[in-house]
Amino acid sequence: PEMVQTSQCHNEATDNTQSEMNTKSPPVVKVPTDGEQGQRVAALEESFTTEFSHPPQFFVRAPGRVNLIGEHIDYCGYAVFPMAVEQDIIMAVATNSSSKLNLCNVDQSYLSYSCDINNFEIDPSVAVWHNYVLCGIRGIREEGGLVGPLTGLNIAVSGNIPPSSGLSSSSALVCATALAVAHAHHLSLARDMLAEICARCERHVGTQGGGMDQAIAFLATAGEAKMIEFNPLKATAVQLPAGGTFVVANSLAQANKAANSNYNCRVMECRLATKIIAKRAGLSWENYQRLGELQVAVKKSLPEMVEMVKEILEPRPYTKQEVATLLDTTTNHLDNVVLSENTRDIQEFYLHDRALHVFSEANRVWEFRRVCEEGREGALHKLGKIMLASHRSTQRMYDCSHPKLDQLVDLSEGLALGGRLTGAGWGGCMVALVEESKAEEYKRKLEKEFYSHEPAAKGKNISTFLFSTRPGPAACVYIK
Ligand code: ADP
Ligand code: NG1
Ligand code: MG
Repeated sequence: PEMVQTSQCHNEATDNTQSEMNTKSPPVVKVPTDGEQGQRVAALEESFTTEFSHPPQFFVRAPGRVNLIGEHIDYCGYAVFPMAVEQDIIMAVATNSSSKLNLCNVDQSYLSYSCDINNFEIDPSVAVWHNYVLCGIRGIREEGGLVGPLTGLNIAVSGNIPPSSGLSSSSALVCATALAVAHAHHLSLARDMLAEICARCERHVGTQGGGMDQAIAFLATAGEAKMIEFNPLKATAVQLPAGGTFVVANSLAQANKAANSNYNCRVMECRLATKIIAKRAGLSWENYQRLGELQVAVKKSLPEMVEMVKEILEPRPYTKQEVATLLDTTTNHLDNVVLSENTRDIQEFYLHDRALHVFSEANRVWEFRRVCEEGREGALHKLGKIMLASHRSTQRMYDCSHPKLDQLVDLSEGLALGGRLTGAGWGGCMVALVEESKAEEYKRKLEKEFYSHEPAAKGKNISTFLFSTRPGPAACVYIK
């Protein structure tokens, strides 16, 4: 059993090259002119020129991601295992001399927006797309090391990451914006710094995220899945065993994380569980926010933390009053100091199940990495089993699945080695590990047994919601 923050089996030479790369700024590369990406850039350039009556000066792109294992644990301080996908957000950008942000989207269902780039509010009570762009601007304005105000920017956006589907379209939008603002101001910010700035600034939309999405957007490398550790941020490339492929299947149930308090409720349940266990362990509960910090303080392994949860917490909901009593405090104090704004109305918290999920999931991430690195016979089957166990834990203990996701996971049993929800859940995508030789047959099965019954899939190109993925590259600037 691992202790938290113990990285095992690492190769120092590779680690050094990786961390050196992470202190460099994102690459500036020649804009693609061929293939699908070339066509998207050309169409975006045309939209930009029509909208603003001049061509863009440069483009940026930031990828979405699929998380292979480690769900809802980044905000508890635990390592996760994502890879960037090829789908991305591309922005066409030019400066303007009016100190304004002028924003438009090739998809006109995302309404155009304008404001003073140095003076705006982000209202977390409304779920609007321009909030993510404002987050990226605010992140660089506050933490980018700029002297003086920002220059005005004209921006046109083109995205092909299915939105609200757990593939992190939101962070791709935030990261692309931050990179655009940094490049427009000739700031050469390191990738790891950009990742941390973006993790913090996306929280202005109201969700208390952990930083996985922004980290992989900047630290990804093509062909590699990465274990991402936090505090300090570290990305380690892990070779996946040969013969397997990851298939993403969208349940077509959308879940907009900024539009309700589901996500923050889970963050708060983990925080309250941390505090109650800390108090029982004789620690000052006020000083502990995350289950990962608690583990370091009590010096126990992850399986021992699972036992500790079972001893201290009960598998039933706790009322807010009960939590306050257990912490020798008042519900007012919880509201004012511990809970986030949109979770103060919640009256019941499931502490036992949430903490059990977190510690067991954190352990599965290390197990997944160990199986990859050992590369023994049957590795792919083991990885599939770990992924399925992860899904059952998010479904039963974390209560963040959706009947359509459960249906996809159940349909996968047999042909795939294991499937699980990816991202925050409550809808969105499943990722399944499949033997390469069975991938086509597996996709045909899902097409026949799932998508042919889904009204939302009728008449649509199936490859937009059922596709094999390869680990894609990180965010970059495109120039002519
Ligand atoms: P996820 O990150 O899992 O895709 P979120 O709920 O966190 O889901 O973020 C989804 C939101 O991101 C959308 O509601 C929208 O505001 C924004 N978004 C995603 N894709 C685009 C796009 N192509 N153009 C504009 N906004 C987008
Ligand atoms: P999605 O579903 O892509 O918005 C969210 C969080 C992650 C992580 C996962 C669950 C943000 C920006 N993203 O991802 O940090 O907690 O849920 O593992 O908050
Ligand atoms: Mg998101």
